[in-house]
Amino acid sequence: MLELSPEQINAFNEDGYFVFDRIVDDPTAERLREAFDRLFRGEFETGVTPDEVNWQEGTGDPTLTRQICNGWRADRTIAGTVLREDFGRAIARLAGWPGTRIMQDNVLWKPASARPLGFHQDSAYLSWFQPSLMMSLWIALDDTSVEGGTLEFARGSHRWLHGEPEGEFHGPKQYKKYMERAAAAEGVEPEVAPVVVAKGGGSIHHGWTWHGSGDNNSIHPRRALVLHAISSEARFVPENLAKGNGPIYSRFKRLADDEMDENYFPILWTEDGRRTSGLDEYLAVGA
Ligand SMILES: O=C(O)CCC(=O)C(=O)O
Repeated sequence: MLELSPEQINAFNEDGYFVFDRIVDDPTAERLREAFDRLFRGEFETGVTPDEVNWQEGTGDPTLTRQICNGWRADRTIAGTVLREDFGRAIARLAGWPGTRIMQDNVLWKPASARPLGFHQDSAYLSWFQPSLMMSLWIALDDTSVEGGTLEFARGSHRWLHGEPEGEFHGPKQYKKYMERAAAAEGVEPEVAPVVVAKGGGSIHHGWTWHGSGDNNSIHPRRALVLHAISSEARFVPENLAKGNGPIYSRFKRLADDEMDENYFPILWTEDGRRTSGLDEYLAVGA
């Protein structure tokens, strides 16, 4: 069970992120790695294609980080982790939300020698729903190192100005460029902190915290599973559906209203004890 300490909550408020030594145990990390193998081979256990498939064996660029979004729809091993109720509760507590739903998961695999992921603020892409704050729980499935291109945060940058989406996510030449520009606009020297943890460790970050990751100069892969969570109360903003990554996820908007349909953005936890109906039955199949 994920329980937050007062020190972790203080660190989050101060720095815009904090690091865990351990979030998942070794057997879970192993099962998740096997699910990563399946997904990037194009084996979708439930028969449903994930919402974004940015890399597949045989066709994907070997110098880029492999990425699939909403692997939870395709593979119940991924779902069993990213839809955890205790994750929803801990995140709601940090964000001050009445409950938490998943917006998206991210299945990330940066192979040896792969190029960087550009620094960005997650919430800059999310004006298509309100409140557009996202909270992200990042789980390392390999031991991480600076040399291996681990995740990096600009400490305290959740308090900087809110930017617009800029630059390339996959493989930019200067991966810190837009974060450094934002720091200069703030008049601060950015303090970049890498997440160096053993397999099963990780971090939680605020949607306005600048983050990205460098080249993988090691001989090992660097895999991570991310839960990107939003408020249980979030609703679509019809005039912004075409902004950020709205064009991909606004397809789930109902014609009749602005509600975020729980079949596509399930609720993990609410303070009045609710989880989306059918979720636990979905997870139980094959468990
Ligand atoms: O793992 C990485 O390098 C990037 C992850 C990321 O952008 C995120 O978790 O929001």
